[in-house]
Amino acid sequence: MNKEQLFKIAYDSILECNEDKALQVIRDAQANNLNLIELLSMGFSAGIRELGDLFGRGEIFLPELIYSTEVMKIATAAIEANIGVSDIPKKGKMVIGTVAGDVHDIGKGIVCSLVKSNGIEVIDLGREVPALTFVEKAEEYAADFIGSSALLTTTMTEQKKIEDILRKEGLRNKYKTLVGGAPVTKRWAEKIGADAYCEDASDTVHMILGWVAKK
Ligand code: B12
Repeated sequence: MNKEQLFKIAYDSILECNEDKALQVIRDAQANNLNLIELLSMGFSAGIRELGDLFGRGEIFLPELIYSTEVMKIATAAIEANIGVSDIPKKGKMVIGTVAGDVHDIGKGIVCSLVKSNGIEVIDLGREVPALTFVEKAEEYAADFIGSSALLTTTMTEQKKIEDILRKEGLRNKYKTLVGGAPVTKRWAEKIGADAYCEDASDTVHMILGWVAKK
């Protein structure tokens, strides 16, 4: 099977909400020496984005979205388990979470997987994380980077709260902050004073590795 066929099967497994198909295509991709991160972004993620568009147009309903989200999470976990992230020497530490009031954590999960697989230790705070917790955990774990994910226009403002707390506590220059999520933009990052906006997981890795190289 070629790459494009495998991407298509992964994409279909999300649209069809088919866990067995998702896990089988991961095994097939391994057998074909396909980069699993590529399968995640070109296959599975493309499927979840298409579902989002269908949901936005009212062509599918919330329960279907929830079931497919579960398949997406199972696929992400299976890929992470297969890329052997624990063996890689660590170059820095990042705390990351989805902001308060927001349960969307698929994209954050993908960012975590790819960042980990590039030698950065990741402390995943989960979802619906209060702004203060990002800062407290960064202090507790002596992190270098703070990443926040927001998928709703109503929760993006939580990312500004993180910046405000850092400034108020005199900690702003201690960390590099990254913001992401579908409604987030470079302009928003500049407006709130975050160090970087990253469009996707590989953009995030390039940004962080760039900072690590300059250290
Ligand atoms: C899956 C999904 C859900 C799932 C979430 C399950 C989960 N565990 O994540 C469920 C069904 C639970 C859900 C619920 C809701 N959802 Co929803 N959901 C989506 C959907 C379809 C896909 C999101 C996704 O996973 N995308 C795939 C990932 C891979 O992409 P991503 O998240 O953008 O992440 C990438 C980048 O953004 C970046 N990134 C992400 N995070 C970070 C963090 C950092 C630090 C960095 C650097 C980069 C980065 O890298 C990622 C990987 O490449 C989107 C549609 C869309 N177009 O986004 C709607 C969407 C976000 N949801 C929406 C809505 C309205 C809701 C609900 C309010 C629906 C309702 N009526 O109840 C609730 C909200 C509940 C809440 N309080 O949070 C709207 C938001 C509208 C808006 N403008 O605010 C959207 C846009 C759908 C729509 N078209 O209307 N949702």
